[in-house]
Amino acid sequence: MKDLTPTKSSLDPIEIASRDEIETLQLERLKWSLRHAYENVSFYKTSFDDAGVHPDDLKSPSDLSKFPFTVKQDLRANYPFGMFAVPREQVARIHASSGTTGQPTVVGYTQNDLDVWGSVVARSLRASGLKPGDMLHNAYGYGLFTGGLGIHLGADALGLSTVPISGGMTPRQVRLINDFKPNGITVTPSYALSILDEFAAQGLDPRDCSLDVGIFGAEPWTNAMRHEIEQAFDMHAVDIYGLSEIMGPGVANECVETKDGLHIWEDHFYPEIINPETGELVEDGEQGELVFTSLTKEAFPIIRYRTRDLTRLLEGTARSMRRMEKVTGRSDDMIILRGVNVFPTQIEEALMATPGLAPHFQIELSKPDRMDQMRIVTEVADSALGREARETAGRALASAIKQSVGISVKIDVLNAGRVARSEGKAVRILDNRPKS
Ligand code: DLL
Repeated sequence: MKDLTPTKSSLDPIEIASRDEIETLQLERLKWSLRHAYENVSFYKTSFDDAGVHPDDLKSPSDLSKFPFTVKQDLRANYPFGMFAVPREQVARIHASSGTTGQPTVVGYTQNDLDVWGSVVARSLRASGLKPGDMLHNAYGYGLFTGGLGIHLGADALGLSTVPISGGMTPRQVRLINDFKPNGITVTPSYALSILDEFAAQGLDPRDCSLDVGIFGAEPWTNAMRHEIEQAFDMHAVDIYGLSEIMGPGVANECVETKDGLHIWEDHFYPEIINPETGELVEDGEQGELVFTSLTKEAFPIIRYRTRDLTRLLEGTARSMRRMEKVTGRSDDMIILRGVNVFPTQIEEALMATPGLAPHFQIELSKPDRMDQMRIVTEVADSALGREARETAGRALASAIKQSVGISVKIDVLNAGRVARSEGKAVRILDNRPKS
């Protein structure tokens, strides 16, 4: 793999500023953001008043913990534009997350917000090893989802040649990668696996393609998956994180030279970690739920938003800004099976360590005889594998899960290509348990 480390002179000065400088900027911006939200969004006026706090009460960043949380339900209750802090005419872009149930969540951006978004995504793409003049194959979906258009903004800001292919039509993805010869690809890790299959279907070796780096996010993925993708494509695989409510992609990104967690662009997004049960702050280094406050957003300021994503904060390495560890999963995706907490990423790790199986899986939950049961549906790496070899691989996976997670699961090893493929975010859990 090529050394893609960006030159120091190409970084934004704030990325490598002193902690003092970063914290001074954060304090000034936090004061502005709290006041902006309080004065322009009736939801925040009411929620601060009800909690007995005022923007003037923030004297240092740690005072932020006195302010109330914002949750997804608050955004739904103010559907569609009730959380906007500027007149609708000043909103240059609207995005929405579909959500699986209920109202979509709607977010808005002023032109200035779009410029900031472009700058943090450009920073993310640069941290991933891309530089002006490189070509980017952008296979995140374009539309209301922030992935496609968000990455596109940053690619323009960095000066890349962008191929806005969006998701889907997998044979064409492979064809254009081979014909155009991009340096980088932006795509969900699960869709990258579908693209990988298509290389094989076309009789092509992905290691021969032009890609130097893949920038993967929008869903949890493990270091084991990183290794698999890096080997398969002979390219770097780095992690990009974000969510619509805070901005979209580009809230945090790994640096290609360290790949040790994602640097949070703390000059625009202020992170906290809380105990999800009590709402209390936990120390840096401790696992909990990530909470974000926007520092510069005009159209859609957001204060102490509970992301539901579980991770921990670590000090900076390649940049001065703090890192978040790879997300373990969302608290909503945590399965409690006979008293044991299970995340799909744990299943992914066990699967990747089991020879003979492909990296595709779904988790089916059922409840026969009033006992929760988990079945992992996966497939063979090679259809030529006989019945006995499949059974051995299935047993090996069951025993790896028993050892690492502590639960007994049933395994179905299907023929190659039989597990549902994703063109965006993978659906990992099929919950067939009766609704109580
Ligand atoms: O998924 C934004 C995005 C697009 C990020 C492209 C990265 C690349 P939403 O659709 O609002 O926005 O979903 C946000 O996806 O709260 C996490 O649960 C999950 N997520 C996003 N990035 C990662 C990641 C986009 N790198 C939700 N690792 C978030 C784990 C991620 N989970």
